[in-house]
Amino acid sequence: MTVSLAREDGIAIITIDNPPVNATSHSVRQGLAEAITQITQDTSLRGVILACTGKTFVAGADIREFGKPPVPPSLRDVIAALEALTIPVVAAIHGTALGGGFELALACHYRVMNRHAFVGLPEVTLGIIPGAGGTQRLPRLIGMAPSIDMITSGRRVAADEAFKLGIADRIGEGNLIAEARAFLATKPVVRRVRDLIAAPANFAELRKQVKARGQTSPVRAFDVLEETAHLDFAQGMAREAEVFAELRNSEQARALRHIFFAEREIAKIPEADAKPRPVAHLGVIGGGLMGTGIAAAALLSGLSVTLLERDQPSADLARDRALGLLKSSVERGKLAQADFDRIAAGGLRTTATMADLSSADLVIEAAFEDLGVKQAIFRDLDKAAKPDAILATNTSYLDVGAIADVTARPQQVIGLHFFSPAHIMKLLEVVVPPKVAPETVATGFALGRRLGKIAVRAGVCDGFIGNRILSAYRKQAEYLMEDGAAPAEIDAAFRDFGLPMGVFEMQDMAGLDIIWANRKALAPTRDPRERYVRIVDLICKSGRFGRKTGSGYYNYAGKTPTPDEATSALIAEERKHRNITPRTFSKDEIMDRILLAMINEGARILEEGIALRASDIDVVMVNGYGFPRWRGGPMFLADEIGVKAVLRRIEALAKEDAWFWRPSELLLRLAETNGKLG
Ligand code: T1G
Repeated sequence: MTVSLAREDGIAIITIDNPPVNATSHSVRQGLAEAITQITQDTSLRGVILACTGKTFVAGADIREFGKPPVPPSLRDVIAALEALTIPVVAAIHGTALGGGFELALACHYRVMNRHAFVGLPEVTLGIIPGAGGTQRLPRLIGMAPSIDMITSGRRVAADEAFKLGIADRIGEGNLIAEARAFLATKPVVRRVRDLIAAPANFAELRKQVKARGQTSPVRAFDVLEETAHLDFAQGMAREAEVFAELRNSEQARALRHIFFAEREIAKIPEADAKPRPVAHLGVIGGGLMGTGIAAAALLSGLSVTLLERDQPSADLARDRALGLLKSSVERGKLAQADFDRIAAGGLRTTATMADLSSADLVIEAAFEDLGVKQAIFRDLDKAAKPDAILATNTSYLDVGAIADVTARPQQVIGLHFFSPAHIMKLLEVVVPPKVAPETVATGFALGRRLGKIAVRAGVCDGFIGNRILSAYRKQAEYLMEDGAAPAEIDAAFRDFGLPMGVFEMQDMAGLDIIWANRKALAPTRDPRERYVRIVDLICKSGRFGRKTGSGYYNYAGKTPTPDEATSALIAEERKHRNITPRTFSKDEIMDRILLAMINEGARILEEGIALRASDIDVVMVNGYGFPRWRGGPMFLADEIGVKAVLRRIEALAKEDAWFWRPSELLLRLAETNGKLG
């Protein structure tokens, strides 16, 4: 029984109990329909309260039912029956009322919300549009402009804003049923949103606010709102249903659903049953961009932080930098001024003495990317840190096991690879060296959750999941460049595909010197069969390190970056030197090779057990590397194209470069059995 009906003093209380999030699965729709029928037949009733048990109100349609044929009663029919009741119906909203859950609440005649509750129509984030009347009822209730904002962004609206917008009729604390009862005692009349009239709006102006970046659903949602603005309710509902049906199983909707579930799968790790250690006090070593970003992320989540730098002036500088990041969080409304003041007064301590890290529960090292440097730090840290403290390195490609082994506690050493800026970027790779204890891994994940990160488990290898894939497609981009495509052409192909920036722009931003140092470090282990493009080394030799020096692949002298002439000449020179006759590549050819490089490397990462699941790789690429969410990730794409077809394309390219395009064993095996990566 997922829906129950109780009657108390003339009030019917419908309660939905469908863990984990009270989605409107078939049993819920059926239960609601039956409860509504019973209420209709009971003339002694004066009002209805719709409430939920557990941690939230209805969080929407059951996304797991999406790929399957719909089973009646439909949510729309249930909602219509609820709205048609002739006694006032009040939704008692706690947690989040999302999608179909909010649509259910909109069909109620009134809404009482808990102070900490949220409402929203996140359908566009799943590649669809609201399908149970959201596009029709919301504008009638709150007007077109705020509805367009909510529906095309999918953003959640907190109780106080919901009250201001006219979504919530009353805000309550504690027992919401009592609150709803008190509201019914004021004898409200039956007021159906469908009978209201939406205020007129300037659609041409509002359309400019729609942020789609290649994603279809926000644009289609806007279209429906505009097209139906002058239609009556029934016609509007019909149009909404048409577009909903059109998008429901579209490629983008499938991709976005994939990522939705992939981001929840990541938490399923072999160490899930281990008990995480409590972490209240974090140590951070290194006050550069990364260290201060990590410190800021921790402070924002309420942890106290001690940050270590090599000397007092550097420590002071680091303090200013970390507080600067938090100041900008205050300006963006992410941190209250009072919390900032508290942090500045004591939450953040900076020091130049390693012994000051002795009370930290977990210490993250974010020093210079060099194995020797890190090992020296870990030797000292091992002596300074309390015995049960966990020691983490933020290395982005070094061997975490080799760092752990210089300590007397390798079972308590882990990699926590943050992405810059660490207080904003969501991704965290939790890197698991061979001797690590399960509870250390569980603590890494718990810390990730606490910091609001999307934590993905990765094994030790050069570059872990993300940077290893980046290194593969960056090489491919370099080959394309040397063979004839200009950096700007390659970058344009990335952007057309939906990435926020191209691979060369990104390198200019990160600093070419960092890439250069990495290449020099890896030179001794490079396989002689690998094609090596020297262009970036040559750019660096001329002292040009990208954005920070004013030029790299691009020139930054003017307002907008332009292809750097010296670099273009250098590329032409290098082609001559290598006897390469430049070819042209279409944008599709460019992205085809880039994606195949990602997929092949991803498959290797999977076959080596570096990633637990193909979908974990997609989560990394989407959250750390700008891979468009609505494309689902490279591994999802590979399964959509079919492993066999992917392999055929890789084998065709192997005729040009047998080493780079040697197919992963896993792809070969799956192609034979017609299997899937995911
Ligand atoms: N359907 C099925 N399963 C769902 C689900 C849903 N809508 N939402 C969550 N789950 C599962 C999730 O996979 C996980 O499972 C568990 O619940 C806990 O989730 C007609 C068509 C509600 C804010 O987009 O935003 O309505 O991994 O880890 O952090 O117009 O879940 O444990 O097996 O995320 O506390 C619109 C999606 C649907 C809301 C709770 N609704 N959910 O967050 O827990 S479309 C949404 C969320 C729709 C109508 C249309 C969050 C949450 P497992 P969790 P959480």
